[in-house]
Amino acid sequence: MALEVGIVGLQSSGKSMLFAALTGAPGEVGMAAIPDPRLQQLAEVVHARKVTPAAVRVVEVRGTGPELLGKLRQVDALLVVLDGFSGTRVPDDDLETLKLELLVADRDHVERRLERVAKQAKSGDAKVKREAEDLERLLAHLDAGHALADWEGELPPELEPLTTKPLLSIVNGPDGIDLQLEAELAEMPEEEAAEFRSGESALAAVVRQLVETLDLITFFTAGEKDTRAWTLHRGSTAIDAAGTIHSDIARGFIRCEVVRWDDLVAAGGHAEAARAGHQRLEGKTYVIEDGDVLNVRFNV
Ligand SMILES: Nc1nc2c(ncn2[C@@H]2O[C@H](COP(=O)(O)OP(=O)(O)OP(=O)(O)O)[C@@H](O)[C@H]2O)c(=O)[nH]1
Ligand SMILES: [Mg+2]
Repeated sequence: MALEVGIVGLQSSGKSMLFAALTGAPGEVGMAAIPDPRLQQLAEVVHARKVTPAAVRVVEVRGTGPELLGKLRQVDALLVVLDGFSGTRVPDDDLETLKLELLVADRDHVERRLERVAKQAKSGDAKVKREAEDLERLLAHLDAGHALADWEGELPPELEPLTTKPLLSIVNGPDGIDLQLEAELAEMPEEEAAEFRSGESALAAVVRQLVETLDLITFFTAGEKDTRAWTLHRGSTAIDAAGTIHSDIARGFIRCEVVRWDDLVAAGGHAEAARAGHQRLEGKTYVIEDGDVLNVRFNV
């Protein structure tokens, strides 16, 4: 499952602009590439015919009511867009308003869950009764003005709160990121777009920040047919990496060859890196490091 990020913001703050800037196309659900300069270098040394960056799934919701925000309960992080271009808004105030909307949506979510569970609890099931009691206390905690994130103890596992998710905000405008410009650049060929930019795109920095916030690492597969970047949660193992590539590869996993991306680039190819002693053979439990290039040996 690809990582998912939800775009939220007040009306006309530039959510659709951000979506288009990230995904290169209009829409409400799409994929955004995670820029990584290492990928191109790897692709060059192995003469890759295709280069595929890692990607995150992006979802935009139009509006801030509990129902719409509820669509974001399964995303991994929230990206807030704030109007800094029209001159009619105060971005910091809008951020507070939006956080309040998220709190309201979570209160609503807890209340609905409580209603459902309270009904079930009448049957006398001890586990359900306990959840109903927990939810009642949680609702009282929220109504006393406390945040869900400050709840001491474990949250009922069935809850999918918004306010506990990592949240990054973007000011859309001259003091932040000019999303209108970024959206236009995203539709141009890369070389043309680069001429308009000084250095890395501001959006690339946002995506990288997102990756850091979620504590993800990147590993690579570097083949002539396709050279790709993939993300994993830090601490994941070789078998997790194999499963990210394909479930069949995880199932038939034998061993994997591992070489550091910069060793591979410096050596000038897989065979050269192996000859120079930079390649290791690892098993299923090997913990993947950021920048590892993997070649999984498997049988089907
Ligand atoms: N000048 C300028 N206008 C912008 C910028 N970003 C968005 N706009 C304009 O603001 C309006 C709203 O932008 P959208 O991206 O559609 O905003 P949204 O948050 O998706 O709006 P809703 O989905 O309707 O809530 C559009 O008319 C955009 O052209 C910007 O960076 N600069
Ligand atoms: Mg929109």
